[in-house]
Amino acid sequence: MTAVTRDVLLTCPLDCPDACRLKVTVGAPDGGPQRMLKVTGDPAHPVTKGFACVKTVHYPARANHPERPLYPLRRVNAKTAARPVWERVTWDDALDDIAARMRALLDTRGPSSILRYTYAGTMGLMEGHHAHALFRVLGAPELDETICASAGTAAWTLGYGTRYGVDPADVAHARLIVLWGINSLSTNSHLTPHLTAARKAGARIVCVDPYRNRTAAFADEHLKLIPGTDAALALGVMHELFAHGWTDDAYLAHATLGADELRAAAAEWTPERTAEVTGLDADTVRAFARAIGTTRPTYIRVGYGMTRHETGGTNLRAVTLIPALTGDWRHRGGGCTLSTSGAFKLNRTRLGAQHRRPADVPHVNMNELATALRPEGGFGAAFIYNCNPAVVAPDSARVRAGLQRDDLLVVVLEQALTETARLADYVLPATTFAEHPDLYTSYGHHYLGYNAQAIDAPGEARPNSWVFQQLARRLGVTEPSVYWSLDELMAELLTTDHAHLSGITPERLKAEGSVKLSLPDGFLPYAHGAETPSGKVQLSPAPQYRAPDAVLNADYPLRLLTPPAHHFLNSTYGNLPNLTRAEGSEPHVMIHPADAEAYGLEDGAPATLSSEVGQACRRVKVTDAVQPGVAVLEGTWWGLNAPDGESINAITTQTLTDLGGGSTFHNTRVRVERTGG
Ligand SMILES: Nc1nc2c(c(=O)[nH]1)N[C@H]1C(S)=C(S)[C@@H](COP(=O)(O)OP(=O)(O)OC[C@H]3O[C@@H](n4cnc5c(=O)[nH]c(N)nc54)[C@H](O)[C@@H]3O)O[C@H]1N2
Ligand SMILES: Nc1nc2c(c(=O)[nH]1)N[C@H]1C(S)=C(S)[C@@H](COP(=O)(O)OP(=O)(O)OC[C@H]3O[C@@H](n4cnc5c(=O)[nH]c(N)nc54)[C@H](O)[C@@H]3O)O[C@H]1N2
Ligand code: SF4
Ligand SMILES: [Mo]
Repeated sequence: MTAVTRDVLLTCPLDCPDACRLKVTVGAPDGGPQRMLKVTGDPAHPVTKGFACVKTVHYPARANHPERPLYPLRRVNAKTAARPVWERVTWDDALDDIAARMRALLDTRGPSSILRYTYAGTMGLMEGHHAHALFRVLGAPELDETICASAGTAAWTLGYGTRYGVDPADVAHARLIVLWGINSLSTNSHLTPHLTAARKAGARIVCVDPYRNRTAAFADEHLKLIPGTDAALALGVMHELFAHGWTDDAYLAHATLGADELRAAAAEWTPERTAEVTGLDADTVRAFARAIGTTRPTYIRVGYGMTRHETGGTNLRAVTLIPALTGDWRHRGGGCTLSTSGAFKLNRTRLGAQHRRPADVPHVNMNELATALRPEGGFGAAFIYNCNPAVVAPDSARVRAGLQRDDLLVVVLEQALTETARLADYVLPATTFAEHPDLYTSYGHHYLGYNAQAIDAPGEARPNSWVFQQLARRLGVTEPSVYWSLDELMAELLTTDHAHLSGITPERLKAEGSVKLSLPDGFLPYAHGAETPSGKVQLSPAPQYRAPDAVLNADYPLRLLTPPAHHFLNSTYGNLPNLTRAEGSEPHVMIHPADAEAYGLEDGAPATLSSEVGQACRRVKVTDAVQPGVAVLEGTWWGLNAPDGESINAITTQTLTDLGGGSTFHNTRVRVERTGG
């Protein structure tokens, strides 16, 4: 008798630092096609440690969702109609028509009329990154992928060059841990066992965040600073480090440039001045700086929270330079992590046909999609995959209006009938991570993950790469890399002499599944300098604190933060009843009791949130988890779950960060009023 189910090991494809190795049970116990039945963590994996997060244990429900698109669908009614009406079409019909319309656009208006809009729905090198190849070869505008990490990346690069991080297994050596602008218990949950191990060994854990999230509740101390003031707090810490002689002067001398300039910039940031700007009290600032100054190793885990502000790049740069002053980079478990992704030294020269990208190609900043989709933006077709911009992009009501234009061909490759897919002219059914092979890096650890295809695709779902290869054939594209298989891509990516990849071959990846980079034991990436042009950690130009242009005022007296929800992964999982229920059934806006009283808001009652760009209606939760002047709404929920059907991004703006052209989702200033009041 053959077993009806079996377990396979697969890397989680989602945009999450943990890149877990999952034990996935697949099979056909009821005699139908094979499907995904159960997800847990691989007990043997050193980072995953046998558990999947509360979200991904529900992946089978999304893979087998009754509304999952399984056949190509063509829209037959107007995109402005309240409900989409589809007809099922064959792949050939869909691809022939789409290719013909692309050909007509290319011939009449040129490649700048074709928009690719994508992000990290899958982190796979094949179905995520290499899938862009067709668009690069056609000469379509380059999408600057700025919605998440670009401000942080730009800031880190200025100081350190390549993004290296501390190996999570080394975190247990730290004696002070600062979780700064990261809700790690929700967003990096496989760090938690290492935090707990460090704590058992005597470490103290401090969380720096404008509201009491899960991580703040877990920490030993919570510094509830005013949003956007991290550069001031970091400079205040530096003031004390210099004033008390807590700097590692040998490290400053041999591994950094610009220490004198930074010392001068920090000089004015007395604990009192720091307190005034950050809203903390001066003694708290002093004690925090003393802890950092006198505890080796100190480990700082920064998230992207502090970067999602107008001065987000500078905020992150200021914080991440602290370990260069203390010399923590020389101590195992000390230093800072934004991302570990720089350690994956793959040969990316032809990944996504980078080598075919024309030098003068126009760029589209993905945070400015609402603007790009106006008729004067010049686009005649938009290809959206691995992304749900109708929900996640800033100024999303205008994004939706753009997608609804009847002169714009909208093609959405999707696993779920998202609100973006609902605005498509064509929905093309996409495979999930169990249904296509792929290779994954990580931004929270140092393992490469290989996934073989575990089960057949349901219905007529196809990988992104298959769809673009089919279109490429119809368009007569001859660039070979567009047609690569995963095996060919892997061979290319691993063609490198870099020491981090020594001994790592496609054969070994296939045999072992999860393979750690060949890093030296006790990897201390910045112990002697950095990968900047000078080879040193660059402390100059010294970061300066600046107040936002979007100051709070009588019209917009509250700062709204919209950080991730515990039970969703961005908008992924937002269509699963189990998880929306666990998250409170509908999105709530948290308001401090003092603000509730000032603005006449009642717990549980609906309120209207207004910003410069739009409005959204949400139920209020009155709580002192937030501070006066700050409102928090967790999660990019599907608009469908909200009282007004709008995404919260209907009220966020396209404002960009000071560095990297990044998103400013936590910078939104709002007015909150009782609905109908
Ligand atoms: N459960 C879950 N996990 C996820 C995700 C998810 O949606 N849900 N998303 C994934 C993705 S794509 C990403 S990018 C990461 C993001 O994960 P994080 O980096 O943890 O998320 P952020 O939005 O950056 O928000 C982190 C914290 O920053 C705080 N914050 C906001 N403004 C400031 C500020 O000015 N200063 C400081 N110090 N803190 C501030 C917020 O209140 C929040 O608690 O998580 C990944 N993991
Ligand atoms: N207000 C506010 N907005 C935010 C944020 C915030 O904190 N606040 N966070 C921002 C951040 S950090 C990020 S990273 C973005 C994330 O935004 P997105 O990248 O849009 O992430 P998701 O919302 O998870 O949507 C990913 C989509 O990709 C699809 N998908 C997954 N795998 C595949 C595949 O193999 N093929 C195809 N064709 N589709 C696939 C999934 O079904 C899902 O619908 O959102 C940003 N938006
Ligand atoms: S979403 Fe993150 S924590 Fe959850 S299983 Fe995937 S990689 Fe692991
Ligand atoms: Mo992100």
